[in-house]
Amino acid sequence: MTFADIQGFAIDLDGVIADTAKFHGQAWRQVADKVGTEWTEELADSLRGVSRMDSLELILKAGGHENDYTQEEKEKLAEEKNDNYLELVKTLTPNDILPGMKKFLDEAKAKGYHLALASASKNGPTILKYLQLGDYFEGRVDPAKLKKGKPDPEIYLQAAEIMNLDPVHVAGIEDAQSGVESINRAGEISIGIGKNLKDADVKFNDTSELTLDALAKKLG
Ligand code: B16
Ligand code: MG
Repeated sequence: MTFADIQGFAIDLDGVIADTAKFHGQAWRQVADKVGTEWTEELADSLRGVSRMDSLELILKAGGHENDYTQEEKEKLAEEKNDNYLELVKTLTPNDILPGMKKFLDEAKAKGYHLALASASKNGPTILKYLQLGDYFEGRVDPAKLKKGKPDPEIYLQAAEIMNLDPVHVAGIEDAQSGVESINRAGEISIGIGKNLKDADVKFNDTSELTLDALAKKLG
């Protein structure tokens, strides 16, 4: 695969467009404290890109509490987390778009690349509104309609469909290992942002390094 193959970008939200991972972390930590699971950096990291209910299961399991709650109680815990999260993200403004991402989106749009949002977050539209990026994408995968979350390829395959592109012409941008796996299994080019993304086709340390030129240099 080369840079010339790319006709569209499927872009993750949390951790790529804005650093909302810290707010997800803060909100989940309150739940972890409540159920008695020790909060560690590894646990926080493992929740990146993972759906709300799957994240709750991981937190319960990490503390050995996977059989301690009924489905109804779990839904209540997840709802509490989401209320905490929505309170925290109220502070977001366009200044919270991660370094270089606005420029990247503008450049990609100006050069005629297709753009779709491939976020597992049901709060995607709310976050984009706070960041004033609501109109940037030609479409977004609705995570509520997915049968399986990341690392299943479904979300990135649907993003390609939204852009009307064959997956081989799509590059996915991700900050999470589960997301990189999802892109790879969809047969797309994976661009990893940050640490611990060994399976990404192309890696950048942070979003400030991501430009079309830098991508062309790395992919050839
Ligand atoms: P919500 P992404 C993911 O978004 C987050 O990384 C993950 O931490 C979160 O649990 C998931 O969305 C679901 O979010 O509870 O808001 O529906 O990275 O795929 O943009
Ligand atoms: Mg992410």
